[in-house]
Amino acid sequence: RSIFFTDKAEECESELKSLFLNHLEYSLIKDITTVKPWDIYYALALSLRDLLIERWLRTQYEYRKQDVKKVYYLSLEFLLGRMLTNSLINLDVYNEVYDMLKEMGISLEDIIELEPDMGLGNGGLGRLAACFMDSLATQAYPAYGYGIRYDYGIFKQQIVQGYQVEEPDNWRKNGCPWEINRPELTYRVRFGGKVISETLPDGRIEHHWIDTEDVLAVAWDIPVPGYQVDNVNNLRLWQATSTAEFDLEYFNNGDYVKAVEKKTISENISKVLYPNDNVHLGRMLRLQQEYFFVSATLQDIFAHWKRYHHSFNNFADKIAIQLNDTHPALAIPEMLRILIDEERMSFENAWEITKRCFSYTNHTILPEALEKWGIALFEELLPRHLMLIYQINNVVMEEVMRLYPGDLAKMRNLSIIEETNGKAIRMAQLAIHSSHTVNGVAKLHTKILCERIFPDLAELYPGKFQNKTNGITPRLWLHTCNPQLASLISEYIGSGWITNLEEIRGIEKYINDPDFRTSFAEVKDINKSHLSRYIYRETGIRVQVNSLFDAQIKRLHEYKRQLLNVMGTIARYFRIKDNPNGNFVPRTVIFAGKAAPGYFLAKRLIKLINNIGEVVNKDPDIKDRLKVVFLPNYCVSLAERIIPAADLSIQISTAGYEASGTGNMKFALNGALTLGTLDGANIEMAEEIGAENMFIFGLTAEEVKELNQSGYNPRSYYESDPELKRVVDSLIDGTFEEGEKDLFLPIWKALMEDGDSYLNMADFRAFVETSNKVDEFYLNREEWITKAILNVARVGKFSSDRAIKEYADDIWGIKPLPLELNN
Ligand code: DL6
Repeated sequence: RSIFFTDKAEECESELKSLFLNHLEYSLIKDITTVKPWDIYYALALSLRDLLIERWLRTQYEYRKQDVKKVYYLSLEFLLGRMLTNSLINLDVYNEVYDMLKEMGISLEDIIELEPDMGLGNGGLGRLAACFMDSLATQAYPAYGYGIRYDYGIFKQQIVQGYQVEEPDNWRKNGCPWEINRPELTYRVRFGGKVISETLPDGRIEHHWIDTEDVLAVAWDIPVPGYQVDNVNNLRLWQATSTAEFDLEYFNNGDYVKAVEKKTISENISKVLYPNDNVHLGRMLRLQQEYFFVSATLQDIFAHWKRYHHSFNNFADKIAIQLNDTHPALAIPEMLRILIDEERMSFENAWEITKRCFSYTNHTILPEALEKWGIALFEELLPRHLMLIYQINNVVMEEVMRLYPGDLAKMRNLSIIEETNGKAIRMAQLAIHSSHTVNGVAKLHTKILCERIFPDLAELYPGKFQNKTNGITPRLWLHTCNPQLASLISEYIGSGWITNLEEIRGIEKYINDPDFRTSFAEVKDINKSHLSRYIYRETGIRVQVNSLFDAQIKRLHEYKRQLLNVMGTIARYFRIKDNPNGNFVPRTVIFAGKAAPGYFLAKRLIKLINNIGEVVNKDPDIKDRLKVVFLPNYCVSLAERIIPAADLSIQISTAGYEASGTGNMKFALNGALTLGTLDGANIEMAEEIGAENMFIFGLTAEEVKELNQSGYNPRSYYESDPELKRVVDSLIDGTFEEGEKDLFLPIWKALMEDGDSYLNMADFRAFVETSNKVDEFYLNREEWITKAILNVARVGKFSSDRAIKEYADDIWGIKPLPLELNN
């Protein structure tokens, strides 16, 4: 018997199988006696990549040939997760590969588990970008994603004695089969130096940016296949490399380390993703990252343009650039710099083109997340861009003075330059003045942007602000992550929902069909039993499949109020403890999420959750009526496990603070009911699903505002609510400290002494009461199933396909260009 894979490949009818066997031998250099599971994964991925490449080349060719308008989606984060299943499904070869591996005695599920997540993002913003890439390709829109190829993505979280410990995420230490290196696409990105201005004989002034320190940006491409279309779009990620391998002078003097130091400093730019969600730290390296990536991207866009066009006349008719938050907003002065300094265009013309190309999405109202760059730091790194920003600001301020003569408050609010607390550049103001459209990501969020955060800008530019409620891709968040529910749905209504999620409403017809209902409930139970096995494997905690699984899985942040959930859980614990023989609906409280490494309170809260788990899970009085689980290392692939198994989705941010949320949509699509506040997209979910099919509680955004204005006093709640008092006291009375005195004092202080900024105390009573109401409903299994089906049936609006179509129609003005490979 031959030990060579290729001997078999010759006989194979299937193109995929023959590619696979060839890759095992020639790319992985393995024979039957040496092959390992990782080789199987890698060879499979390379084979799928081969299938993608032909489509990818054809797609790029058609986009070029037809000279269609394209969108460039610029994002510092793309939280892609795993790529293998996505390619199997979008290429429609899942079953073929499943059978092929089965024949070889290999389980495809096991192979899928080997793939590390591509964690090039923090949370919602990065995952949205990934969903958008999927929807753009699936709907055949001519689109390009651009970002950074970080060596280290979001850190891996370990829980050691209840504490979060961060470990570097060396996600491609064993190689990444999806990326294609493009050394021929390398651009020089300049930093620092100075600007000298020269007056030309005709009176024009030219600016020369000189003495710069340069870094090279090298392209790596990831093919992004659409679902059941031949279009394969491109995600281009930039890696920083040095312009010089060695500094020869140091090298010759024998100082080898110094000789490579410069190289290392340059390469640091794409080394690591900043692990902060919704927080701006203002670090030099981050500014370098932002400029590095937009400069390379714009150089690429211009190089491409100039290859096929002779003027910039219709540039803005063909190119739309979307800024995913302000992180890529330096693309604005960079475009001006290229047009003015390199293409010799006047500022006025360049400014008109720029404003017609750009649009900006805001993803947060949190003041600590709004980007500002101190002038000194900015000038040191980007002196020419600072001049251009001042020039934009002058134009804008002239218009403001014309419209509002003498109104200093307006000038202050509308200026790109902040003058209080030291001069700084306000990136949101820069992005808004320079974009033709600005959007928020849910109706409430957009309203708050217009009315509270940027009212003067909204007034200055009527019609510029739009809402584009977020969405999620049904390919990943139902079809892939919950295959049994997906096939059940397809069995009843066909598979049109996968690309037109509104069709999922069709299952409502079967709401009283006993077979459908039974199967629907069975799928949930199966998913719960899978998750309970995983929980046991990861944490050693045994949970009951018949308990109500609730899940709050997201970044740890005070405004997301994991603390409120913790407080409610403690209250539940005491209720059971006080009445050990009472009848309680068994509950499994699941948390997962990463805290930014420097976020003290969030990290302490993780410790608190784990300590509560230690106490509650071992308390003989509690038995199986309450289990508290913290699942480590929350990431896309972990979400894919938890979401299909949840009964209840916890979405309890302080109203007004969560821009949209997208986890809320994922849970509902998988048949979990929401326990949530009227915040972000929860509000629109209630409009679609019916508030009676969710558990809505707590202060509204208006009430939050009024309470804050009238003087919020958290202590008054403490004093008037004995149950709340007992919960808060338990943070410092030794109940959960496990001998480490004052361990949770900082959390107690945040509630009792530091003003409870996110109103946990004010919403506690409503949260507890509503959570108890959930139990009552859960007891009525039939009613619960009805509500769960309605949740799935009515979330069609929250597809990223719908969101992308709205962006395409209302903002970018691009049209689909479906590719047909057989032509
Ligand atoms: O729009 C995507 C996502 C929203 O769903 C979340 O509500 C929001 O918190 C998140 N925002 C950020 C902001 N980061 N910055 N800057 O991640 O965006």
